[in-house]
Amino acid sequence: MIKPDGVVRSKIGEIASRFENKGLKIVALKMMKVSREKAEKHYAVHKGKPFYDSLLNYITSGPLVAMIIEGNNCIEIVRKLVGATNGAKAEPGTIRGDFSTGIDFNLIHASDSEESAKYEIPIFFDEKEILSYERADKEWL
Ligand code: 3AN
Repeated sequence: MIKPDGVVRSKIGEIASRFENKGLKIVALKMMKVSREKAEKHYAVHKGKPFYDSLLNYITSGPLVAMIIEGNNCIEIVRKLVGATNGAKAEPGTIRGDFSTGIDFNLIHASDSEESAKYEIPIFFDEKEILSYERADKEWL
C-alpha cells in the first residue's frame, strides 16, 4: 500500500516500478480513500499502542494506492525493497531508505507474512478485482 504521503509526494510510479523492475507482478491496483473503519481493521494489531490514533489519522488523511503483488518469494522480496520501518534506519536503496526520514511518514505498508496478506487483502479488494495474466518475461524470472 502506497500511503497518503507517497501519493501526495508523487511517488506512485516510482514505488510501483521498483516492484515491477525486480520481477514481481502487480495483479490488482486501485486508488482509494479508506474509511476509519477499514483503517481500524487493517491496523487492528496496533490497537492500544501510543501511535495508533496518529497512524489512523495518517492513513485516512488522503488517497492511498492499494496493490496486490505476486511473484517468487514475494513477501520476503517486497519487505526487503520496502526497508526498515523507520526511514532514518532503513538502508539507502530501499523505498523508505530513499524517501523517508522517520517513522511517522514512511510511504508504504507491506504485508509481513502470508497470514497478514490473507487478512489485509479482503479489506481493500473484492475477489473479482484480482486479475490473472502472465508477465512477458516470466521465463526469466
Ligand atoms: P512495518 O510497516 O514496517 O511492517 P509495523 O507493522 O510495525 O511496521 O508498523 C505499522 C506502521 O505503524 C508503520 N508502518 C508506521 O507507520 C507505524 N509505526 C510503527 N511503529 C511506530 C512508532 N514507534 N511510532 C510511530 N509510528 C509507528
